[in-house]
Amino acid sequence: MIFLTIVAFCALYSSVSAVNMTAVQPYNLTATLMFIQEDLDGDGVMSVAEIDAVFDKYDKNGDGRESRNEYTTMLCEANPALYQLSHYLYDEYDVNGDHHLEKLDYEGFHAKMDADGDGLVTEVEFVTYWIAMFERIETQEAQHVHGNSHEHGHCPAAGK
Ligand SMILES: *[C@@H]1O[C@H](CO)[C@@H](O)[C@H](O)[C@H]1NC(C)=O
Ligand SMILES: *[C@@H]1O[C@H](CO)[C@@H](O)[C@H](O)[C@H]1NC(C)=O
Ligand SMILES: [Ca+2]
Ligand SMILES: [Ca+2]
Ligand SMILES: [Ca+2]
Repeated sequence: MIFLTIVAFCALYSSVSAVNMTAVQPYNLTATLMFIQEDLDGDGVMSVAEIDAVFDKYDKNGDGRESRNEYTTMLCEANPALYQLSHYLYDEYDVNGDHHLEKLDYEGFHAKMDADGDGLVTEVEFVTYWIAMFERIETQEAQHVHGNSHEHGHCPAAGK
């Protein structure tokens, strides 16, 4: 009985928790495209105002917060293959770890990407940070350290 429970758990676990990293490979290309999109004025650096703008774009109802559900659903609508990964990204952006995303978190995330601390994130700083982060998520996923604490499941936007 215990054995069967474990088998059932593992089957469930592996089928629902797999993060599809191929959806964001090659990491350097994905990161570069993200940077180009988020560097709104195209001057080659991401300012705090520009990461604030990313937040505003996703904060659809303008209440200053993005819930886990809002965030993961949004990424899912962009690409269903990103759904599981979006849970990891939510935690990466949630810099103060209170399980909500606010502008403060995005600004904290900007500071983490700003390796030389000059207040601006260059393309190199951005791409370097994201590649390392994707590689770290890939490793965590392989070791299952992030585990089943999340509602890993199918993309709700896909209606499945
Ligand atoms: C992973 O994502 C890629 C690219 O979006 C997609 O082509 C592929 O089918 C996905 N694989 C799985 C197992 O969902
Ligand atoms: C990504 O890395 C590969 C291998 O190092 C390289 O050939 C490619 O030009 C890089 N792409 C970008 C967009 O930096
Ligand atoms: Ca800019
Ligand atoms: Ca937070
Ligand atoms: Ca910098």
